[in-house]
Amino acid sequence: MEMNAFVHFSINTFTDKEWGFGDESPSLFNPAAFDANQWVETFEKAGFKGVILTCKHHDGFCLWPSAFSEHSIKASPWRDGKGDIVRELAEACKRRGLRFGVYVSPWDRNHRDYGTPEYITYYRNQLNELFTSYSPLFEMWFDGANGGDGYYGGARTRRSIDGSNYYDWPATLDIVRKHNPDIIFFSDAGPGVRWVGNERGIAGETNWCTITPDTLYAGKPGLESLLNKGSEGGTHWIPAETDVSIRPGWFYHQREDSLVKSPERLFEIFLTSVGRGSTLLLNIPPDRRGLIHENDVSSLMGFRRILDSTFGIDLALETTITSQDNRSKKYHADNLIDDDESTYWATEDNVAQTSLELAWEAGQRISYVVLQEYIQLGQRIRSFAISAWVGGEWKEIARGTTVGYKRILKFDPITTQKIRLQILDSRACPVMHTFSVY
Ligand code: FUL
Repeated sequence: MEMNAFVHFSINTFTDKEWGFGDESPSLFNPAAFDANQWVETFEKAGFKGVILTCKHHDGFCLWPSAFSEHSIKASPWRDGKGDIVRELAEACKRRGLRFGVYVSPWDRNHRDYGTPEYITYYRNQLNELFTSYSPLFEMWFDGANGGDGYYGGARTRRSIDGSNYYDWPATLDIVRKHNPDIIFFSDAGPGVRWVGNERGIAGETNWCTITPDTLYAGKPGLESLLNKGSEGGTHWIPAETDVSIRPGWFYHQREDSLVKSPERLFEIFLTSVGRGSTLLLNIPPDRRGLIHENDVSSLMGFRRILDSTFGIDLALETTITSQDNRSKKYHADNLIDDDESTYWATEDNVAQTSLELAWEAGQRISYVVLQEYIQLGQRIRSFAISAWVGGEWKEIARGTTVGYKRILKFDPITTQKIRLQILDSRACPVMHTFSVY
């Protein structure tokens, strides 16, 4: 899917906070011009394939009329308490062919039972409710922030929980999987996708989709770097998802209207996330009107224009390709430049080093190479180098480690008639479906 939109929208939008305490009055929630179509139209035009909404953030306020809580939009003046943000967004996504997912904070600073087994029942009831009423859902976000002070039904105390046992995640996951066996769970450790280890939009330059979940629970230092890079030979396939906000905060604050990331900055983030084999989950927080603010819309459209002008025409489609190793006619290197992701190039088994050349009839000015492994057969490449033919010799223009789903290499523009990809090391014979040049 490459790019999904993250939507932080809740009572915090109206209190100007990032983390509500849990004692906010639902009467504050009133997005008078709320328009889910405006959100989804913006996301679609920007190129997002899915949307994940904070149905409940840490303050406990529910954006849907939950049967299990009074702390919800039912108690707000918005549409006389009869509205349902989750439903409207889910339906707007369906109409435009985007997939819809939910963020339901496990930490709940409003709920009186938080910290006891009763709260786990409440949390699971809400998941059952969401998965029954708003399916199909494609991803479920388990936020890691946990415990601490809060309103807790008026107790106004500090509650800490034992993060590794309190929620009994395996049982919760089973409940959710009964509704949707294909659901992708996000958390630090997956099991669907893992946190990339920072909120700056940067996946590891070396980024393995595999990791060994057990190594993540030990509370060892260096956890973030491990999440950022994954582990070669890790036991589970848990790709990194890069969550980052278009603004400094996750929620909308008027004072940040001038701090919306520029199209150029979003493009850089694209290169360090999608361009390093990770999904980009870009947060775009709607404002108090219930709309995506004009500044965010304009940045997103500018970002789209950069993507289209940069990656609009694949110059590799006009080349001839030669490979030192072709496994067979079926797996010929021509498959790399046929604009078809289902056909791929492979070498004989036991080949860990090989090279490919692309040649044009006339010189081309180029500044990007895009490589894609056929990850249905695993992630294999450990290191590679790219060279251009200039002045009668090969000049190295880029070098990298992992490729995975997608690797984008940016280099200083260079005019050349020939470029070469050298695979320097691979865990098994390389298997790639795309070699593009822009
Ligand atoms: C964090 C939360 O505490 C933030 O408020 C935000 O939701 C971010 C995506 O995850 O853990």
